[in-house]
Amino acid sequence: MIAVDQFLGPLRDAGYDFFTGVPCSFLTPVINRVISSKEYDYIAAVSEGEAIAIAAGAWLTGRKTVVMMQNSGLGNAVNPLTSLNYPFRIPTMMVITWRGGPGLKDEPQHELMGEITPDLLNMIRVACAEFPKSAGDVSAAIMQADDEMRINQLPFAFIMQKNAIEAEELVPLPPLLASPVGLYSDRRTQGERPRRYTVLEKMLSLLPENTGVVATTGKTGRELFTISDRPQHIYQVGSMGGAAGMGLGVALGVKNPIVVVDGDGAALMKFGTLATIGSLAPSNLIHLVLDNATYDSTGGQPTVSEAVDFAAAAVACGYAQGTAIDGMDAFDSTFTEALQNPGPHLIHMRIASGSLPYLGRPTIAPQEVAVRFKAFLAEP
Ligand SMILES: Cc1ncc(C[n+]2csc(CCOP(=O)(O)OP(=O)(O)O)c2C)c(N)n1
Repeated sequence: MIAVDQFLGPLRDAGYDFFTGVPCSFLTPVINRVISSKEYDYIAAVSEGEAIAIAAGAWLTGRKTVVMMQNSGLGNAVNPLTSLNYPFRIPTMMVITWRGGPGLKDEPQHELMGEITPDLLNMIRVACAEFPKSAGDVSAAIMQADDEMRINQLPFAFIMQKNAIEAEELVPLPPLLASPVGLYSDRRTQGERPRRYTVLEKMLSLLPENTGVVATTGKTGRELFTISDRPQHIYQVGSMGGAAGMGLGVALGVKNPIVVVDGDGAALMKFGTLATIGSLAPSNLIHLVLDNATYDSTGGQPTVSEAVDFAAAAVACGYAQGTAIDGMDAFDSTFTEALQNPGPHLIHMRIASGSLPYLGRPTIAPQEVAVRFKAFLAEP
């Protein structure tokens, strides 16, 4: 068993100071320590998949990240690990607890995942090692993880067994200040709804040069790429629902305006991210939900968005402003206002379904998109 600072100290010395994840009781000492200390940033994610996306965003701003989770949550993280970290070559350290691990009498729900955890990680190309057993092993273990991540540009996981770390008290934190109630406006006119590409073209004409754009999976990213391909864009080709988490991770690390272009299906898939964004409230984030009421990219099957007021939900979660619109005039004025006023803003724009004919796909490899976007964010 090692003391928590015997792990966290060398980790911090190696540059890892951005933590996110979902708790497991095995991880309590580590999580309590990073929550309580000003030396680390900790974001309480609503799901392990969201945590992976947030960490990816933070990595794009130059942070070294750690995602902590129970192995049950590895299931929730498989999609972004395989369709975001892998194609974009985005590393993160992971600390995954081993419920149902060898020799541990555990609950039935942990049995199968306990049995397959190392194999599953190997299968999804996440290199792993056992969490260091003694203080003397920590530095070498971190160096091994750091080297592998630098060489492969992929995540590296430590698998942690029960009682690996000594207990740590959670130092009581000052109560969170109640966030001011955000502003909700409904500017819908019930006129003809524009197409996605019309909105994207207009959006690009309004953006200051230093704005980063994170586009959701499917035809949104493909249309954005087709209209204009710039270092300011990242097209999240997979990790459905992860654009907002990544946008949050990016927005927290830079002063540039950051726009997340989401779809209704994707936003619903990770609806909890509204709460994570609302609680951290980065003022430079604009979350644009282009709601065509369908999974347009997979053939136009209906989503359940008709009954959902994303703007009201965002305000209820702590966004500074939520606006419902359905026309181009309102888009022009609402988006311009959002760029000029502190956010986070959610703009819920109801649009027509359908996309550009002869739609291309990004011809630039995801890895190059990530390198290019990271370099853009690093510009002074
Ligand atoms: C986890 C996951 N589930 C399903 C898919 C397949 N898929 C790709 S795009 C898409 C539709 C996305 O819908 P929405 O966010 O509403 O955007 P739209 O296509 O309407 O622009 C789906 C279901 C996927 N890529 N990943």
